[in-house]
Amino acid sequence: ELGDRKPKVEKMFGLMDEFLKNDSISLQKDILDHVEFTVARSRFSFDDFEAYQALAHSVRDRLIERWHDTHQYFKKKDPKRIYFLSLEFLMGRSLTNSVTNLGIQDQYADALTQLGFEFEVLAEQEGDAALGNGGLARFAACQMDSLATLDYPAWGYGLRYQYGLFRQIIVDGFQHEQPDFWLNFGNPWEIERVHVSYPVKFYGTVEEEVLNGKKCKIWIPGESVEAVAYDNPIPGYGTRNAINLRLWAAKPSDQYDMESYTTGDYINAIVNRQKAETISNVLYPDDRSYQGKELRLKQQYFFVSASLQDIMRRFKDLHRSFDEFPEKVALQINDTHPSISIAEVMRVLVDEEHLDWSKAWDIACRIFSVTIHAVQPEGLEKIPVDLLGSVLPRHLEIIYEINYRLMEELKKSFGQDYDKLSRMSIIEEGAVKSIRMANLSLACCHTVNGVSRVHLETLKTRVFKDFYALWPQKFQCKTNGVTQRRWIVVSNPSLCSIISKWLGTEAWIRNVDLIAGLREYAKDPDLHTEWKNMKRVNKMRLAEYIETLTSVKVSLDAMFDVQIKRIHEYKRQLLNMLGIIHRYDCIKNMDESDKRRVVPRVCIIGGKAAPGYEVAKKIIKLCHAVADKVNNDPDVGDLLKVVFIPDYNVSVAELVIPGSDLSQHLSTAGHEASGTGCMKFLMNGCLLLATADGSAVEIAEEIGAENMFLFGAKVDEVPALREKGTTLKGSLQFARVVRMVRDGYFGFKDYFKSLCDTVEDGGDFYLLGYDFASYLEAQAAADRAFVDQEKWTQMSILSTAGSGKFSSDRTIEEYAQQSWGIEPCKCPF
Ligand code: 9GP
Repeated sequence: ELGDRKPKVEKMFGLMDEFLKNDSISLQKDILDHVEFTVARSRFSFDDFEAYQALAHSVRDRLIERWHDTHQYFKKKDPKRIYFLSLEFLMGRSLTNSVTNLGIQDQYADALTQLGFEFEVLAEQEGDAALGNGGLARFAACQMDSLATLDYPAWGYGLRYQYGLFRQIIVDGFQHEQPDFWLNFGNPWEIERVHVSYPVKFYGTVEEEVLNGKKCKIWIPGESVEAVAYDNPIPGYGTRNAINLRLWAAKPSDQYDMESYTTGDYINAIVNRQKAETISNVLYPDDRSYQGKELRLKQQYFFVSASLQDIMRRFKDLHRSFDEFPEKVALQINDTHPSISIAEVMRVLVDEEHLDWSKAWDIACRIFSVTIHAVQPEGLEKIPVDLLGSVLPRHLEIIYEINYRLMEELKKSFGQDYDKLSRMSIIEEGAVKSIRMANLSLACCHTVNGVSRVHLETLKTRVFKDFYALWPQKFQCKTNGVTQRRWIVVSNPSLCSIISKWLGTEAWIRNVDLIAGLREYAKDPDLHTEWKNMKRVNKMRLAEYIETLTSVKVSLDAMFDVQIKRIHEYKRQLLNMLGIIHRYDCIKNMDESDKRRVVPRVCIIGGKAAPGYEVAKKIIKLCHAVADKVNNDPDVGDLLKVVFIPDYNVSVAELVIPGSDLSQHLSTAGHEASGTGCMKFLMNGCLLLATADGSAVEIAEEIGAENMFLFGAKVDEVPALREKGTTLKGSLQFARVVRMVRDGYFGFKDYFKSLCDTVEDGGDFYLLGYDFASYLEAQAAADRAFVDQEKWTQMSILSTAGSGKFSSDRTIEEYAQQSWGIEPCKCPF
């Protein structure tokens, strides 16, 4: 097979004839080599950060080794691959996760001890890769871990933002945003592939030409930017497979330069070079509403175009005819953000590969599937026609053609029902004529996935009702999941050991259904003792962290009650705050004997508010204002503490979740598509206080509603409650706590006025007033349960035992079988 290259290749194999060694001595040597030759420090003098860098590079070598082998193997086997397109990936830290998945954590820990370092201390040196906003992005990261672990031939594609999600700084209780230049000190987890780059075009005009007697359209672009690949190996657990997450960075293209230089304007030519890089500069710090943003559209097309060029190049290396494309390629659109890929595939197939329209459309319809992560139609992206026409003129034409054909097809089913046709149209008429990216996806994708059962129902009955009536077979439920590798094995090693010990196997780390075996021991006193110790040690770690960050000392005997997620009105952190105020008010009005019966609480809140989201920022301020008052009130002492954890991110979650007793998931029913935070808490044996929304409904089915604290209006009650509008009165207790805020009991009276208005005076869209009474009841039930520690521990064990369904491994299996039609391809080495 090798022909003339045979002797050379054999020699190279001879020189590199074995895998990297993983014994402690070899690892020590590797780390020191990297200190000297990669970090360029003396091996006799380097600090923790430099040691971390060297360690990371040594791990990276091992990742690259597997990643190469995996790709060679995929190339040889040429299986159908899944390409996962997502504008956001929230990877967090990589070190511990990588060594865990590579199965060499103990060896590294030992090697570092020999060198006088501690693995855990070095791991703390790593910053978070925060290339995403929230749920959707972290879920994408979990999916990558599961794809690698389950040996699926998968690629992730996204954008390598220079600035990840902003850092949240709190000054006097107010959120401020600072840029997260996460690449400042280099990123050992990526591999820059300067030779893997593609031109991505924008603007220009569309012209007609005649080719072989047939009229064709050609796009004459006005600007070209180079997309350069940065590869991030993703190792599977318990397998040699390591898949690739390829992120694109924008660089100026030579072609672009030449045009500018010929005008003789040297300075402008340089400035324009810089401009090209802005495409991959910044992550949009909001998870909704991008109307009218040119840069946002350019980001979407940039990563989609580069990814598709890459995918098609790989396909064409081995195949001649696009007839085989659907047998080899599945494309997953993660939310509507990459939907422009549908128009791009059509453009390439029709304009460049010269397939006729219906053949190209047939191929597109067989390769694409989409997952919607939003609940509200407002969360679905729309792009003004003028903007799209200017940035991507040929794509706009293609979308019009797709829409024309869609409308013709719909007329066959619905006749002249113009209301329906206009609802289903990809083009939205109105003051700003726009392209509905979700409708474009629906028209093409063979599968439209919801992320929980409740969510799918909402998509079917409300958001995409008309499409569901037409194509019911397209709609599927793929309840989200999270990876137990990150959320138990890495972040809660003591729990991991307990589970493995009681199950007598570590097999649950790959096959999490086995975790249900813990149910058998839910009442075992020995397990209770180990479980409680584990929780206490985790709480101790969290308490130290809280004290370092906020100077608030908390009691380990208190219930650690946590709500960490993006700050949003529908997630109702305000309900939590009003509940805390009520608790405070009660304590203030108690005599000493009543106080003795109070279950002490540490209320922990964390999350970022989008920079332009005023209401969310006010909620953060309220949290600090209440904390100031409560934490310094001698009448309260340890009975209640309020803590806001700044700059919430993935690694903070890894610390907070294992140390929590109770976690809150308070979305107004029907507003949280799924929620994945609740799954991480569940795995860690933390009890949930939640509305019957998103995945909480399915969690209740798995662990039994009696093992969690459910409250509030149900999904199907919410619309009628909203109808009642102004006549809907909250309880007296609710009126009282809102009044306290209004009257300036916590200061900042004027500032909080508009926040109070959102839940009173006929407002209260998210039904805080209506749900308040049942929220307090659920909180009281949690207090009662906590008093009986044996009962609480049993509920905690049953939570972990019932968490198996919420592994992303299950989710990925469902996608693989029901949407993508792919098979595992396990590297045999
Ligand atoms: O808000 C949803 C959240 O409910 C879901 O769990 C997550 C993953 O599917 O996606 C979130 N949506 C976004 O992050 C942006 O729409």
